[in-house]
Amino acid sequence: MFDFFKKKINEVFKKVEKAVTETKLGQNDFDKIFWELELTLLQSNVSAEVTDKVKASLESELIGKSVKRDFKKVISAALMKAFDEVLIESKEADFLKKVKSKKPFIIMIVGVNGSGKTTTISKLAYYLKKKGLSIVLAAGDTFRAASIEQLKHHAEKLGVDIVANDYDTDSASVAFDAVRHAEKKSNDVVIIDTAGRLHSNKNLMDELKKVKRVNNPDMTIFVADAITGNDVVEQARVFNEEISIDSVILTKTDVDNKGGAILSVGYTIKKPIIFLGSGQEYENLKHFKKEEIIKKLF
Ligand SMILES: Nc1nc2c(ncn2[C@@H]2O[C@H](COP(=O)(O)OP(=O)(O)OP(=O)(O)O)[C@@H](O)[C@H]2O)c(=O)[nH]1
Ligand SMILES: [Mg+2]
Repeated sequence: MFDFFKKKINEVFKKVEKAVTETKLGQNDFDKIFWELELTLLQSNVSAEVTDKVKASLESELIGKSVKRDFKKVISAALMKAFDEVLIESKEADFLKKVKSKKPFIIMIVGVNGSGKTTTISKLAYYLKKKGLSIVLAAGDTFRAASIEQLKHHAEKLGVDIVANDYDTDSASVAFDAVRHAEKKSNDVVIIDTAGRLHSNKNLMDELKKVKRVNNPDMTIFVADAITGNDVVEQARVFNEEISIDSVILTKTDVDNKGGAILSVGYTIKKPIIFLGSGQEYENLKHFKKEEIIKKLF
């Protein structure tokens, strides 16, 4: 997940340790250290905003401290503290409590094309079913060829209900039908799939607003591909401004070796990452735990 960052940061430690001259860290030495650290953070796809925040946190933590002896340990600890301030967590128990607080609980999934929305919906359905909840999926992507079949395939494999209509029909009304289905069949959770769209496409964003207005979801989750790196931050910002999102799921963390999106997206929109997707199997969805992530950095 952070292979690239780890490799680079170790190079930085070796390089800057020699450059530090004073026993107690002064501004000059700090600037030398951060010059290199900043490059590593940015190359690891950490957003500029988060990099600035990390800088401020490190500055207040390190200046005046003696770093010469345990250089690597002191700087790593300060970085871990900085990321602890940046990452936002939502406890798994709280997530489940929320989902169980209303019946049916309506979850709407949004994101750009190919970010992993439909796959993540199947993983979420698998996860929630294992927690004893009954699920209905709403095939709200009536736009992309084969999207309905893709969701139907998952519903069949998972043994969960699905409500679908034809292609080019109204996405909001498919979701509406799924909610009625859930009310009738006493399903606990409705998960609405939507077509992928670029955050810059106004017409498609308006369609998403309609799905949201008609169905009033209890939770809107933005699904993004971790490999997209820095772009995820901009996407999340626009989706949040346009339709207001509650939380984030990052996918493909199994093939992302930089991890910058994980470290940046929550801070930008002040919303938690709730799950990380880490593969193609239903089990490959892990609850986001801040402590685990920070440990993985070093
Ligand atoms: N390695 C890996 N691949 C993933 C993960 N999640 C999704 N994928 C793959 O990403 C591709 C796109 O996934 P979809 O779920 O179809 O994405 P989508 O956002 O629904 O796509 P559109 O509906 O076209 O916008 C598929 O090949 C998935 O198998 C993950 O966590 N890890
Ligand atoms: Mg899809």
